[in-house]
Amino acid sequence: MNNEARVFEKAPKVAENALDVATTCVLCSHNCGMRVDVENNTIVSVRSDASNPATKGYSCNKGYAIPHYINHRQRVTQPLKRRRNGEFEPISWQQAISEIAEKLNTIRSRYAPRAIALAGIGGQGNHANAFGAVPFMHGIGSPTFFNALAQEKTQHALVDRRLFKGTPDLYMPGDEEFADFALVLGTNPLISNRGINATETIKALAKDANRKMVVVDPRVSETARRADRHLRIKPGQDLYLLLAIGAILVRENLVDREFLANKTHGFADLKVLLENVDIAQMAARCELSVEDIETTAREYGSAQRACISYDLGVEQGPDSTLISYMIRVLALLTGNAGRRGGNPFVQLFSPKLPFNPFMPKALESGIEGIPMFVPLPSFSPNLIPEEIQSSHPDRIRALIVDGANPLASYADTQRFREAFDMLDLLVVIEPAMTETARVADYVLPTPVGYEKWEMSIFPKDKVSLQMRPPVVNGPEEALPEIEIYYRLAREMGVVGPAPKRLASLAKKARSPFGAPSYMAALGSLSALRGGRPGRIVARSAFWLYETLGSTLPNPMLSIIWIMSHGYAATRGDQVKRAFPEMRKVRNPARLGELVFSQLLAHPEGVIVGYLDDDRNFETYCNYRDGKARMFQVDFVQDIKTRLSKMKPEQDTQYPLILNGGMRTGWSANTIVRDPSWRKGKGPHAALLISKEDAESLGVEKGAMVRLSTHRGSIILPSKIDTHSRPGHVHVPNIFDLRYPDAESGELQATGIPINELTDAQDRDPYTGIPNFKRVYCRVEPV
Ligand SMILES: Nc1nc2c(c(=O)[nH]1)N[C@H]1C(S)=C(S)[C@@H](COP(=O)(O)OP(=O)(O)OC[C@H]3O[C@@H](n4cnc5c(=O)[nH]c(N)nc54)[C@H](O)[C@@H]3O)O[C@H]1N2
Ligand SMILES: Nc1nc2c(c(=O)[nH]1)N[C@H]1C(S)=C(S)[C@@H](COP(=O)(O)OP(=O)(O)OC[C@H]3O[C@@H](n4cnc5c(=O)[nH]c(N)nc54)[C@H](O)[C@@H]3O)O[C@H]1N2
Ligand code: SF4
Ligand SMILES: [Mo]
Repeated sequence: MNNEARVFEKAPKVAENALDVATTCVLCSHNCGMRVDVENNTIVSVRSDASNPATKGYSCNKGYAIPHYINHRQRVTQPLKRRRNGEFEPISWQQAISEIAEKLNTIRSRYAPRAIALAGIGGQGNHANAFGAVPFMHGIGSPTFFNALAQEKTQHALVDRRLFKGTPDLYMPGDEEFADFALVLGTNPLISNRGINATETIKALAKDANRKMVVVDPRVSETARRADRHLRIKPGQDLYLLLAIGAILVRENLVDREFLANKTHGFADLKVLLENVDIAQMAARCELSVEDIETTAREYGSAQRACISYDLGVEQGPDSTLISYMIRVLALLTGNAGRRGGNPFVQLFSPKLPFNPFMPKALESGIEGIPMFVPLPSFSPNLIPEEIQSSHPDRIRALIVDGANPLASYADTQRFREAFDMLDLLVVIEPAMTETARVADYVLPTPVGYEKWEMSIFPKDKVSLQMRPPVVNGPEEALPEIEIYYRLAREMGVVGPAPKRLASLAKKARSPFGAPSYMAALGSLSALRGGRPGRIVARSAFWLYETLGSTLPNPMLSIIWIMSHGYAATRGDQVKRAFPEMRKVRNPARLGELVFSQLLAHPEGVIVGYLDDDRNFETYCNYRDGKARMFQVDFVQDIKTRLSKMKPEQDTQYPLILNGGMRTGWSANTIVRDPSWRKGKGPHAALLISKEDAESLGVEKGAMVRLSTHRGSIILPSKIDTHSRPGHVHVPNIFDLRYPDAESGELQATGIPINELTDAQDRDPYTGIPNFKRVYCRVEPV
């Protein structure tokens, strides 16, 4: 137990009292710029930050709850090891690292690297853990990575790969801000803040008589109430609506012939499919009128710039991959793909990532890991239990959880519990003692996203980034994730110490000539030691962290440094659009250093690149001939099969459809544990049921009900909701996080254990993404 390798010992203390410090809200993916005041190492005041160039003073009610995420009664302050009797004992970092490293090495050599899995690296605004986790997984040679994106969004990456040869750094959102017509499909941005400054954007769209918004949602959502037209679709039928719209576009010749001819392949074949779609039959499936669908299709097809916005309502329901495909087909048919005001491509702050042809397969289902955002393909968390319970010798035996709470937020809690029992090792890297941490073998404390250098990286329509320094001091013993992975990799022998020459070159790396020679040496020295490409990747990343990292305000910034250089080298045109004075600069190292120093100089955020709006499609469609591949044989075949089934499936025992996790003003996944952050009239965690259903089932106002699915049954309060569609019930994504009672200290339920009711097998066949929005259920009064 004499592991000595370390880069980060202890962070320099930040001021315990400070005014107006710039930071970010991490409670949802919008990541609003915030300003905070700190007194005695505690955030005492929070307000939105007008100087953040991306969010410009925007925020919502939830942003004020940041302090509840930091200060609560379940912080992990020391490395913990679970004893046989189930209790945790504090141990030293040395002991934790050496015991975990030894166990991982045993599993790696006795079975296979892939028997070591990682789940997490999601989160809404703390993404620096990826900088350690990704090289670590490459280093040990395991592809077994489960990421939160693969429970909602990897279908888009899969479809973009196929249609556009899209690289993993892309996303294709609806551009509501510049659209004349917006089809808002399965999302409620007025509550979820999905998009760009959603409340302002949606309100502006709704107010403008020359622009139109059509909302497709079974519920009369807050956004639907603002719509020019609300298509109150039957849940789970969106694929048929999109097919009907496509059919009308083709039939009425509302397609962009020129775009189709110049930018696409396969229209002729796709046309045959769409011409055969029976519009009346689609309308019947959706329980919408033919007239409403026709008007919508005509408006979409004839608007100057028309977008389709989408989120969980169509991402976590049946046919989520086919729906993603049809959204892109409609955008291509009308020339709105890759275009402002339509569905443009947007991109991460990162070097232009290569098209990665590698898609590893899961052992049991054969479902593929899909590259998206993170330079490691992502498997759906839904596959975890079966990959642990598999009889294959390479099955998962060790799981590292970092930035996720699987026992609350992954489908099928019961199955997860059973699977976790079969693990040889469960390690949880967490600031909080979560449901998952409580069953772990080791819990490793990490600072929250306000106690360490952090970043948020969700792609926007410009490349804006906010590198945030800590604003308060965390627990003495908590270590940033990257340091934990570094120590593990060193202790496991996955990487050795960095060569001395690198350390001396690192001292000059911040100059235009020092940067290229440092990077060249880093690359060649890492390669020289040999091994698999993944091993070389790990070596470069951890040596970078060790050498350049030691010269920076925080070692984690070394990764940002190399990303800045990679970004400037591959996307220099974007940087020059943001900094026109650099137009004539030829040396990419000067641009890279500029990006990096701008990031350090602007803790409130800075725009480091503008996309080429005039050539959006051309920039991101990577096929040699520049044409999208519209016709995808297997998707089309699958659509035909769905169309040939006359009636959607129905479960007579469970006749209602549960939306298992709607966003409300008081939900933030599992990020805030202390329930006292929720204000206003409760109960916040209740089942929403229509008046019609309540009457027919005999559920009285505010009554307790039993909600059952074929996986389980729970009792919870109900609320009669005039906005819900009969047959459709909702629970908010206020999960059952157990929080200690102020007096007794006993853990109390604080929300709804939704995933006791969901089934890990109820998922999309292409991606494994769960159908959280279409859970067959039954409701009874109790
Ligand atoms: N307040 C708050 N904001 C959040 C979060 C949070 O926890 N709280 N979480 C963040 C995260 S992680 C995410 S992924 C986003 C999600 O953001 P959204 O997807 O906008 O949020 P949801 O409430 O899931 O909204 C989905 C909408 O889909 C509708 N819907 C349900 N079933 C169907 C269907 O079959 N078809 C159609 N067309 N619509 C359907 C629902 O009625 C609901 O209005 O929100 C982010 N923002
Ligand atoms: N039934 C149902 N399930 C759902 C959903 C639903 O609508 N219905 N929504 C799904 C969606 S869209 C999402 S995005 C997921 C989110 O679910 P998860 O992927 O589990 O992510 P979070 O809830 O954001 O946070 C997980 C953990 O990260 C920890 N954490 C916070 N900050 C840090 C940090 O700096 N470092 C580390 N290492 N950990 C940190 C928190 O304490 C928390 O325990 O839930 C999904 N699950
Ligand atoms: S929760 Fe609200 S304040 Fe926080 S990032 Fe999201 S929209 Fe902004
Ligand atoms: Mo999400």
